[in-house]
Amino acid sequence: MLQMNGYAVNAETPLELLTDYLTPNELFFVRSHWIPRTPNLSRWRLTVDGEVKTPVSLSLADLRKLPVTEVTCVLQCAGNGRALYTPVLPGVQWRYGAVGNARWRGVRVRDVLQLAGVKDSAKHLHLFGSDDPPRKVPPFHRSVELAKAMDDAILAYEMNGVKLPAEHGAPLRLVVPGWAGDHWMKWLVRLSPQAESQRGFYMETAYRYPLQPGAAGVAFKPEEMSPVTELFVKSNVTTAPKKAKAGTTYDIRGFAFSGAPDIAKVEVSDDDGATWNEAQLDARHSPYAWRLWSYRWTPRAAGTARVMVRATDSRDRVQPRDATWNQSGYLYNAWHTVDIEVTA
Ligand SMILES: Nc1nc2c(c(=O)[nH]1)N[C@H]1C(S)=C(S)[C@@H](COP(=O)(O)O)O[C@H]1N2
Ligand SMILES: [Mo]
Repeated sequence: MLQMNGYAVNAETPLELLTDYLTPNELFFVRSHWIPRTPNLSRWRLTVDGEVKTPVSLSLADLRKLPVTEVTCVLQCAGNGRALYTPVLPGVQWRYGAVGNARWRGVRVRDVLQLAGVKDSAKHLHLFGSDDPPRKVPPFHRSVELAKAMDDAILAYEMNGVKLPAEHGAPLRLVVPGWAGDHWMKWLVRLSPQAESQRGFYMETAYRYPLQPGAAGVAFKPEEMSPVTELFVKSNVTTAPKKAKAGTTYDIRGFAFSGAPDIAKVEVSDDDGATWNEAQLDARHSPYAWRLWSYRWTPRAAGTARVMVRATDSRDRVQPRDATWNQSGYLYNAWHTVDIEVTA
């Protein structure tokens, strides 16, 4: 893992290791704002309160009695790729690896909220984890639109077939398919449906993205931005030769994903985007999971070949050549390019 800083643990996966359909838990990136508190499992409870008919307090055993559900989907930090923006931006300097694809198992948010009976007045689901910020800094308190949470969000207690690891939010975290990682609250202890969205730094200042593109380096005003929700269509190259011989064929591989349920195609260009050739998509897919792809590439002539990749999702959104600069460095999804030295 590539550790990003020493305060809490922030570590990304080296891109060349992101070759599995399911990212192994030991390789899965970690992004924690504050120091997690390891909960005492015998005393741990999930409280559901707020705009509900009957507040409830549930143990893990209670949750395990509810119908089990499973989703395989991508978790990507909104700031993945921040380091690739110019002008440079403050914040964790994520490059490519604050992303992974995992199988999440648990219970539907909908089923849990039904136990408490959500009132019609509720529009936002306030989320609280047990991690504690140091003095005087804002806690990582968030909310997610209730409609999305009721539609397909789950409370996961397992990740890739094993108990949810501590650094990924044990014993329980939120999984919000297709939406950026800031919604995926770890170390959950409380869910609270409310009429208004949550306030505070992590709602009003952080995790906002421009409504319209602007000039690189010019900060957007709060009213020109809205909360980050769905991921943008994106693909990366994980595997490519560093050196190649003209006329010889090589395998280039990678992954592609989007905030739309599926990837329609992945294309590769080695002439600066003038012409594109379709890559082969791996058979494995699931709504909001990533799609592995591979491409048989044959360099024509000696020199530096610049290979670039772009994905198109099931809603016809095409990955752009450039990403929209924004002062927080969110949702970077420009074409990924790799340079390969070709000899005759
Ligand atoms: N309680 C809590 N939940 C959290 C965070 C946090 O700091 N505290 N970070 C969020 C962010 S910004 C991301 S990208 C994901 C990262 O999840 P991971 O560490 O399992 O990869 O968790 C989210 N959930
Ligand atoms: Mo994040």
